[in-house]
Amino acid sequence: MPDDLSLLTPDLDSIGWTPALADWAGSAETVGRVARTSRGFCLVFTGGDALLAASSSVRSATGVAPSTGDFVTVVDDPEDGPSIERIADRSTALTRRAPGRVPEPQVLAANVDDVFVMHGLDRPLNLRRLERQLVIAWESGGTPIVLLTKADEVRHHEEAEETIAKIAPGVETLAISTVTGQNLDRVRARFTGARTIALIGLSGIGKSTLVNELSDGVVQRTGEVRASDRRGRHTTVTRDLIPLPSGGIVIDTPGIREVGLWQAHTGLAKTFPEIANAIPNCRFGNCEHRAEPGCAVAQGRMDGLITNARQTHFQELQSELDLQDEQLSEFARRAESRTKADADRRRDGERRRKAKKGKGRSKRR
Ligand SMILES: Nc1nc2c(ncn2[C@@H]2O[C@H](COP(=O)(O)OP(=O)(O)OP(=O)(O)O)[C@@H](O)[C@H]2O)c(=O)[nH]1
Ligand SMILES: [Mg+2]
Ligand SMILES: [Zn+2]
Repeated sequence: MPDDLSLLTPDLDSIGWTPALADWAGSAETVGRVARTSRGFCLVFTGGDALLAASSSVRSATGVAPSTGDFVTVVDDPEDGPSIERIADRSTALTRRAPGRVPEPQVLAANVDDVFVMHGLDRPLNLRRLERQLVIAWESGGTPIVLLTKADEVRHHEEAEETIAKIAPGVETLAISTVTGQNLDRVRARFTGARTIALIGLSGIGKSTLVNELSDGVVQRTGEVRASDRRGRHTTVTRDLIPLPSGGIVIDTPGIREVGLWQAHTGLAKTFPEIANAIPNCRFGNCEHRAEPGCAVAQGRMDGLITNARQTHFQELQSELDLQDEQLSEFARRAESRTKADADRRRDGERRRKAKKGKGRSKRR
């Protein structure tokens, strides 16, 4: 496989194009799937040669920026060159809160079926980060699978697996190694047809190494981790969609440390099912699940189904999401009153101008 995404020419079927998408695209001349996004441009697999298309016009027209994994139509302007015209509704989207103060979403990968939440066994397990990763993975609408990488570097990984089983109920967890080949057959087995799987996790844990292993060649650059603290060097800097020769599609992403949640109440409930399922059975609608009579969560704690730590984490993340909801409605309210104030000002200005004109006329007379 060539080492440059832009040299790949996968056919449309193999990158997930469907008859339904063909209907949606109608008579569009060029269609395809976004393979990479960077600085106002998208690399698009079109069935023939990959092409570079500007993404700014669709962004300004719809407010939606194309993301890796999106199905799109492309127009070619004789003067300005190709640009993204339309983006198909996403069946799923792996989304986090964009870093920074302004609350806005950042789509990491569109139209994904599974999300591999990856952790390197060569470093300590950060359960809080893993919980957040699981929340955004569930919220995407795809299915999370936890991959513990570099199993060859540790003698025992059973402990990590047991810990993860507790915080990721119902989520398949696999310890893998690209050095010994451990469990790679099971990873490969998930890539069938045009199934799309996104990889997320810290820098240096082996995402791109896995991609190269799956694609039987070097498509992605990989980088050594710093020996002192196992920190990765942020080798991958773009979100890349790579069709695998044996079927299936993988989306490699840059390592992320900050996993901000974006409107992820569903993902939260799926990550903490034992708590989310209990809450509707509390006697009071505004139950805070401390010592209220008839609290189903307290009952769950007593029955050993819910741990204090899990409840605390759940409630912290829920407060974070509630706060975000409030912030967003506040933003919307302010934007609305700004629009109204603008309209009022325009109307007043108009009135004043008319009045002035009227006066001028009377003077002249
Ligand atoms: N021992 C061992 N090392 C591995 C394994 N997988 C990856 N590595 C090494 O881990 C280092 C980082 O791998 P990358 O694939 O670049 O990591 P990444 O997750 O893509 O990192 P970013 O692109 O920075 O986010 C490289 O030196 C790899 O050789 C593994 O299964 N076992
Ligand atoms: Mg990488
Ligand atoms: Zn309760």
